[in-house]
Amino acid sequence: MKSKFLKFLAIFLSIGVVAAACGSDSEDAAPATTAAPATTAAAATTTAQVEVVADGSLLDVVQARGTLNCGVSGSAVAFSETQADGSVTGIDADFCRAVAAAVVGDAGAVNFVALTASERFTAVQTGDVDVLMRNTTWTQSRDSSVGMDFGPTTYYDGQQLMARVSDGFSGSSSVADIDGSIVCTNVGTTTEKNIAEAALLAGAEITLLGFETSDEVYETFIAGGCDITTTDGSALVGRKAKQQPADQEWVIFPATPISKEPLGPTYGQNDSAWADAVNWTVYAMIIMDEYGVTSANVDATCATAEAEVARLCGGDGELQTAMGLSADAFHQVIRQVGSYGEVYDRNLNPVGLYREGSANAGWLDGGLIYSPPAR
Ligand SMILES: N[C@@H](CCC(=O)N[C@@H](CS)C(=O)NCC(=O)O)C(=O)O
Repeated sequence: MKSKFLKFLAIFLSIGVVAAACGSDSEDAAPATTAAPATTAAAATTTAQVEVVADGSLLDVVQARGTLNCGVSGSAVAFSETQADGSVTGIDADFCRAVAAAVVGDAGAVNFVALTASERFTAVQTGDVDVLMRNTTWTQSRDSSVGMDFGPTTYYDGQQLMARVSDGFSGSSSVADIDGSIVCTNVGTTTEKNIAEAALLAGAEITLLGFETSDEVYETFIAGGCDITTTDGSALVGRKAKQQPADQEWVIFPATPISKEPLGPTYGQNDSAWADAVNWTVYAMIIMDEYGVTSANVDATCATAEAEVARLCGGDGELQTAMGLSADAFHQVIRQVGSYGEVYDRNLNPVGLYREGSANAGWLDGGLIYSPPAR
């Protein structure tokens, strides 16, 4: 215990940690005390079966409400951005719509709740949101002590840094090169922990400024209040595309990210029926993408589909009804929102993020996007 404490103290002494406009890091919040939903054995048919949709699942609650409360960032470029008219765009927003299409049959039935990083897990624990689609990294602590469960990774990310070329940084700069720098990031994130650890390991002394929102981070960075900004690489790419002033040139480094940041849906732990509904919405989007099924051709495809595609369409051998969804739940997801590739390309290509050659390519193309079989 003592040596752990000393090590922790050493990190704080060697790195000036200054929290500006911080909220609490809700990763330290106590886990929600959610009772595991009761599972009862269904009347025996030929083989013993477990009742798939247990009483007390959030699935029933969302269906009765008719609207999905979906936690997003609201200011994460290309992931979830609240527009002037109140609508929310981005790949995370589309995953909210996809779950709404699957669960209540209407992609428009989403109440978007904008949350800062430090607010997000409490919002799940208090029931303010049913699911987070908020560039949230799957980590061991969040999956255990924080009381969350995680769905399939929808975007494989990694943390990088961004600095001004005029300060001597380039694409081949490393963490060791940031010695003496002021580094800005968001509180309540994996980001602040990763950079503190990486700087310590690289022997770089930094002053870490933590902000509640990303807008504050970039305002400060642009004004010269910090030398470096650091977060998920996708966010740096998005902010550079949108906000780099004409008189500044920003560069992202190192080429190999300093961390793994698998981003995906996050919800309260121990609710299997709800987890299945969210997870299989994403899986259906991935599988349909593998077969080249899109919102444009799904109706025609489903009319004549066989085997796995037919099952996902709601035809022969479909498995959605037993999950507490309508048979055509995933047909609606593809028709109203699109396949994985469609939502990726639509939202992320415009800021310069492409699947090809990245971890977010399908497994058949050398990437990590992969789904278990729908059977
Ligand atoms: N993936 C990391 C970082 C997530 C995060 O909050 N990132 C910031 C920077 S991209 C953000 O989303 N800001 C948007 C906002 O201010 O709403 C995590 O799960 O902790």
